[in-house]
Amino acid sequence: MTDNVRLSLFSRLKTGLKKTSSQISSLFTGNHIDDNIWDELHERLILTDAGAPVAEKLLESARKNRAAMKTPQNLLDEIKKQAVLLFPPLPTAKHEQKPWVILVIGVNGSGKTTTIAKLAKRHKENGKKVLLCAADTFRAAAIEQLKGWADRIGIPLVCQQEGSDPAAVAFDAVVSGCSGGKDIIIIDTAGRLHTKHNLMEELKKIERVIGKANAGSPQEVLLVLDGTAGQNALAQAKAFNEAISVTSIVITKLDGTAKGGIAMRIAKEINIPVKYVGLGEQPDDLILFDPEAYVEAVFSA
Ligand SMILES: Nc1nc2c(ncn2[C@@H]2O[C@H](COP(=O)(O)OP(=O)(O)OP(=O)(O)O)[C@@H](O)[C@H]2O)c(=O)[nH]1
Ligand SMILES: [Mg+2]
Repeated sequence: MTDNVRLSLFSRLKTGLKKTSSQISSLFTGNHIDDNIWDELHERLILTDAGAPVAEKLLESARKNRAAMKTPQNLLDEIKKQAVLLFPPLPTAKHEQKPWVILVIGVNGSGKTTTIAKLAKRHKENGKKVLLCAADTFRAAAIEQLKGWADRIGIPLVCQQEGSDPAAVAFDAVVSGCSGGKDIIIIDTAGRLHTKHNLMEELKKIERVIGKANAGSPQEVLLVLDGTAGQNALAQAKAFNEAISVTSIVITKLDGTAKGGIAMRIAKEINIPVKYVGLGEQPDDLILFDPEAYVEAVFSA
């Protein structure tokens, strides 16, 4: 990805979160820090989907340094500094194990399949041998969608017909990826089954079976959350993480109507690193999550 593309994606993040950032930054325009600013900021942070615990944490930390702050701009800078600190550091994934198996999970419509296409393209461009796996066998259209992306990007795909056992498809993909010398195997899963219980049990089974195909896999369990889902996204993250240990998160659709604070809420309440942000429907529309750039987009209009 060139610097220009990266810049234009960052400006898309800023544009996506413009409403949020103007609501927040308009509070910090005067010359004095007036007493109302604290309550007002608390409220506005909650409106971003950041949630009360985040609002309280940021305000509490800023209050501790109150004496050093002369202007609203100083306060805003302090809040931004504290917001960056909410994020756990990303493990430095160098994909040192081969194959590196990424199991992608999330509710239906959150953007799993699209994110997989974006990741596949990125890894391919970095010279990796990538294999995709259509373990969402619940709908024929899901297999077709992933096949369409695989063809478009020029990456092989392991799939079976609709209704086949997702764990068996995943097993095949991992075995074939191991023998074919693949660097990265990305597995798509269903976001909807007859019940939530079925879905979670199926994901656990897929995870177990992948481990049988190759000890130590999956190396990564990537949860895809729709950034426009507000606090539902947090509830989803908790539910998935209880069933299967999530290693990292992608927040999609931050180019649209999302208010954006959800990333802070996830960092504060479940402490799983946000790794990527989705900013559109095309294969290049994905950036690595950068806490500083994100905080800039949320707080500075
Ligand atoms: N604007 C925008 N749209 C996105 C983004 N990511 C995905 N979408 C769109 O969201 C819709 C759902 O995406 P999918 O990738 O099919 O979602 P999924 O999680 O695979 O859904 P299921 O297969 O039904 O479980 C599609 O119309 C995508 O184009 C994003 O970052 N921004
Ligand atoms: Mg899908």
